[in-house]
Amino acid sequence: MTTRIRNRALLDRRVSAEEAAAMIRPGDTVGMSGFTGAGYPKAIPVALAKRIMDASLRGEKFRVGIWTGASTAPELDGALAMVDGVELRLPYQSDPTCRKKINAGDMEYLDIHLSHVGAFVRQGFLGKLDVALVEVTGIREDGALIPASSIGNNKVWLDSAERVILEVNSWQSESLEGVHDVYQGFALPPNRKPIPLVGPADRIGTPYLQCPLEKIVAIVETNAPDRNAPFSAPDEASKRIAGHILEFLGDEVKKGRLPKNLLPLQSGVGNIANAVLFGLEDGPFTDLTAYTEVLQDGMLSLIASGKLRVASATAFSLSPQKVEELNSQMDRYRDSLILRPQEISNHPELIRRLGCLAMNGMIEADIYGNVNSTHVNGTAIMNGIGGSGDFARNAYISFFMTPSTAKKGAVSCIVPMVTHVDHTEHDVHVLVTEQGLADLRGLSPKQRAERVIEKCAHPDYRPALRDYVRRAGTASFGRHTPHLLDEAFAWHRHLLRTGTMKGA
Ligand code: 0RQ
Repeated sequence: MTTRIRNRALLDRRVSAEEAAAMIRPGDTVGMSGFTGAGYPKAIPVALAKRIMDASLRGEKFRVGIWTGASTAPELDGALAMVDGVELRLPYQSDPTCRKKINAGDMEYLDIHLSHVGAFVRQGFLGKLDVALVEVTGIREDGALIPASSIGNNKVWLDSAERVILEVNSWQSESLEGVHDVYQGFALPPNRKPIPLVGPADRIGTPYLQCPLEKIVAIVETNAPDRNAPFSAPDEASKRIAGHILEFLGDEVKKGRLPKNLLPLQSGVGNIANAVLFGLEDGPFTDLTAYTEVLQDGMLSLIASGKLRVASATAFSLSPQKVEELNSQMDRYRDSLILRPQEISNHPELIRRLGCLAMNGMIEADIYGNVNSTHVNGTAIMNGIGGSGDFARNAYISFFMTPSTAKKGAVSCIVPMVTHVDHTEHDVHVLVTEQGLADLRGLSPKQRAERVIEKCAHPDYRPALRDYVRRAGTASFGRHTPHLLDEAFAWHRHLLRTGTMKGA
């Protein structure tokens, strides 16, 4: 293997994954790279999990704190959760084993806004970071680090950790060099300065991550792919949701409330988000831009077809076919792609300044427009809030999307009261299901309830929702946002008892 480590002084720090894992001590907090299955370390977490398992067989307690950019992959979250090796995990995760451990009460999980993580670490709110474990594409002669397929919180980890371990992954395409833009001007209050970014295409930093060479204690060379989930074609409900959004955007343009090329798009994770992007492919909009966290297949297709001029994100989240296309045709894409630290991709000030159109998934919404993105029945975590809060609160228009029912119709995703609130009624402008789109801007709570029920709820659940609102509205007081407190969670209670919300 030809080495990607071009700095000669660092060559003798090459070790095996097992030797590097041995440098991580029980109780350490480790800041790992990785965002939506891209650019996470692939060898050392597995070796660490083995070490933890061996310790546990000897009856020794060995757990670490794991901080990342966002979700990673089975080789990281899965492997460490499986051996009960994680004391506390933050922020967004989507690993099934991790989820199980968190919901069983065996692992602490801190679900914070993605834009807050870096700030909290720099401000010292989360305590000491012992180790940064970061995957990179290569190391230049001058020691600068060429980032991989995500940046996430890597700059924060490298700036803040006591010791640094790198994985240099030769699977990552060398053509990624130059795609990144790492802003160097972070400061703590009261010394913060305005961030000089006024458009999604602006470059305000350098293409490399920097780290004092003396902090690098180990380097492991790997050649392993990112977890790239194959992309499934949009289903009927997703296509209908996409259709409602595209029609709405067209109307907003006609009314002069959006420019012809829209405003920078933010698109969340999952099939619905991808369906909207594919819908844009056939739509009338051109010269589009994206200012988002993750770059999915749909975004690359829009760039290829000339509809999307530039996409700024912090990570790729692509199918294996699209990764191959990207890496083999980087010259075609290079000028249209920028990967930034998540402190910038998710920065509230920038999102508000650019006027993003934020489109995110949800678990349930209530009749007044409050949104639950994270907790099934208010208690069991699904993934986490991720960046949805950064975007929803600050967007020009904030959309939340879901099929109107889940679990083959047994669950209504429009309920009297959400069992957990991630996005309050104040941050939710438009709700969309396959049934229709509810534009909630300018509506009072009672008006919102009517629109949400008539436009978004599944017809099977509309009569019960209308009945709830009617009876709540007859109370002698509290008619601003009418609720029946004895019944607000009756649908969820019925679901827990019987497996369906029907007949609640
Ligand atoms: O569970 O797979 O076991 O059947 O939730 O639901 O419909 O596949 O939708 O994959 O788009 O995820 C909110 C979780 C939606 C996601 C959420 C069950 C359903 C299924 C998934 P099964 P779908 P999606 C940028 C933005 C927060 C973070 C975010 C999310 C599973 O969009 O994590 O937006 N968002 N980040 O059956 C019980 C309900 C349900 C329900 C769905 N009402 N009750 N179960 N499900 N509705 C990216 C980052 O921040 C990194």
